[in-house]
Amino acid sequence: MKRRHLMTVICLSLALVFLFGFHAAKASAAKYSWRFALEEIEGSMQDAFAKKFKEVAEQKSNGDIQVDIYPYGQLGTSSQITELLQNGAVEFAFQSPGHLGSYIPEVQIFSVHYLFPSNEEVIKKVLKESAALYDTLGHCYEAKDFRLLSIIPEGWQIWTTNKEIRKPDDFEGFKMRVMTSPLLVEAYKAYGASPTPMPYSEIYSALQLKMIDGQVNPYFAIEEMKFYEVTKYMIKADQLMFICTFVSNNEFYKNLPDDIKKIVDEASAAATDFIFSYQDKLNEERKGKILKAKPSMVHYELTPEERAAFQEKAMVVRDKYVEIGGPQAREILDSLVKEIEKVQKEIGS
Ligand code: 6CS
Repeated sequence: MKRRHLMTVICLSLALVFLFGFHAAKASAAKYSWRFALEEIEGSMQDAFAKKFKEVAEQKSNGDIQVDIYPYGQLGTSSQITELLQNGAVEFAFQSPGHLGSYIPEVQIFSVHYLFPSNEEVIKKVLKESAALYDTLGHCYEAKDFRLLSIIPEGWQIWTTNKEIRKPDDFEGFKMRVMTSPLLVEAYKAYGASPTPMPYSEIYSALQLKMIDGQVNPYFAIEEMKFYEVTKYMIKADQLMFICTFVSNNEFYKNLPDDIKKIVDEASAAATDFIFSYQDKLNEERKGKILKAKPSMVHYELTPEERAAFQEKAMVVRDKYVEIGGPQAREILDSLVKEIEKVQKEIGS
């Protein structure tokens, strides 16, 4: 094991011993004491979901359940949280598909640009009802010891850059930070960019040091992580909704008594419903906050014609998904495309 990696493991283990000792002492009154790890900081979308989940689970169990929330920074990067969840060191976590692709290749369906339409009503209905996602993709989670409990939209991913991007050619030589799933590299290569995968916590300084020329995240994250301080443009291209998965350790979930499992499912459904209506509000609020804090920030929405040029380039990434997205990729892609078309017809969009 490399020295740097060994030090990371030792530091993380010490932090865990400290946190879990504290957690055990606090939890003595509750029958079920659970840890919920976030990939985002306090005040974020994931934090809002976790607070609602905690409130409903604790209230419905009359105090038998206690949920402790660990915001980003306490338990490591997204990939480190994946390992903690997989070995049962935490019971619940958010797992961004953008980071989970090396564990569950099929989850990279959420990294295929322009697969979902711009109509948010369609996206929400598909995310709530999709058999391709909850059944087929859900089984892929189970094969890796995870239980997929819910899928939530966190907002459109906005290109936050130091160069104006209006057409694919503008991405020539552009170093774009992406999350660590391999398909995201393909997504930006398709536009001609130089994708640079790195953890969330490293983006700000990478922008400041000009190691990257831009990053991509929803407004709420751009505001709370202060990415706008070190960029000039926010560009909305509707290429991808940030979609996140709420997950538990599968053995842990399967071994819960039925009444407790029911509470988990109900708390998850309540938190999901809450986020479905809160998402737009938080993002709009944060967008306003950014533009107020930095009036020189340029906000631009691509026209339908400009968007079409990116859409065309993105089509090859569907084939790439089938190639690197694991054995279920073809089935998930084909079923999801049909489900989206069906919902579009139902809604009349
Ligand atoms: O860009 C990222 O890596 C992160 N962005 C958000 C909004 N949530 C978690 C994820 O790790």
